[in-house]
Amino acid sequence: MFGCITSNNIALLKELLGKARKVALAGHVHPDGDAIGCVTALALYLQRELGKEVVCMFPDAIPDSLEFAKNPSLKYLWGKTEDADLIILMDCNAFSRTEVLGESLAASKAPKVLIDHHLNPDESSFNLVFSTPDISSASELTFWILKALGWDLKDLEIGEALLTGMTTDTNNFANSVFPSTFTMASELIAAGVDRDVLLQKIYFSYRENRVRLMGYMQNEGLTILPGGAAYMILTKEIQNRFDLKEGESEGLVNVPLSIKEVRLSLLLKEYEDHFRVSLRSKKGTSAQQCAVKFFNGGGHENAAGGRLYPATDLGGKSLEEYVKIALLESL
Ligand SMILES: [Mn+2]
Repeated sequence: MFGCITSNNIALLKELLGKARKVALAGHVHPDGDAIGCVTALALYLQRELGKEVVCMFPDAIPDSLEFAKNPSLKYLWGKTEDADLIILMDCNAFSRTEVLGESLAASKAPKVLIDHHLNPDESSFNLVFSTPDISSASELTFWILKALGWDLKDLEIGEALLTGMTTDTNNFANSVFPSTFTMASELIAAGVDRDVLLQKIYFSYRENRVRLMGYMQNEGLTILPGGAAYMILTKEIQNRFDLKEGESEGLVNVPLSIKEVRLSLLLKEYEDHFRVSLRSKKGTSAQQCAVKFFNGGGHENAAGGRLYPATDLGGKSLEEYVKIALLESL
């Protein structure tokens, strides 16, 4: 199906799994629906169908809005690692993306497998790499790997986790959707996964404050630049005013793209010593290049992210001056 899912790679994966008693699965910092979805799905499969001991590891906690995507039969660790005989890194292209976990994972003697859909995978750090950017999500890639391993789709909790990851990474079939993505969704729904219930959990379970914040930012907090760029700055003051929790500004960066002229949208979210940067673009404009060039980041062509440290990154400009130049040069 995908170039990376060859019979050789599947045979090697089976061999590595066969030798392992305990498997550690790890996802990226600020885990999103795709990271938690693919790790959860693969861990359930390894535990239930192959009888492995599994542990799921993330550098930091998931937001409350994604709590539903965890599975109670799995062990999750936040910000720490545990020894294992096999390490599987998912939904990120290098161990550095697991921040505090990165060093100890990279230094482990256990064989390492990568399952990811970002550009430029750090192939040299892994014994086996499943990686392609031509897919919706790491959860979709995991779906096709599980099928190649012989999964029968009967365990609906595995299916739910996979559909959660694909749905959130495509923003509910709005971006990065391929023919294979619909096939995956179709097969999972046919197998009995309830998509309506899932959408309820993902998109219709927020707190009131989030809706009010979205309204405020669109009304007061949105700047549109001539030429087709837009930005919003979510300061600490605004976050406090709306009692914003981690994860509750999810999706906000997409909103300005609904304006016909806007091709590039940026959201800055203020933290202690830096801003977290989210970038989205329409086809033909590269969010990824903007993230790499101006915001110490990367990602996908039309959905990317990074960080901005005002103390060192602005080169004497004000925050807004820097943002405007970065956006206008990226159009
Ligand atoms: Mn992803």
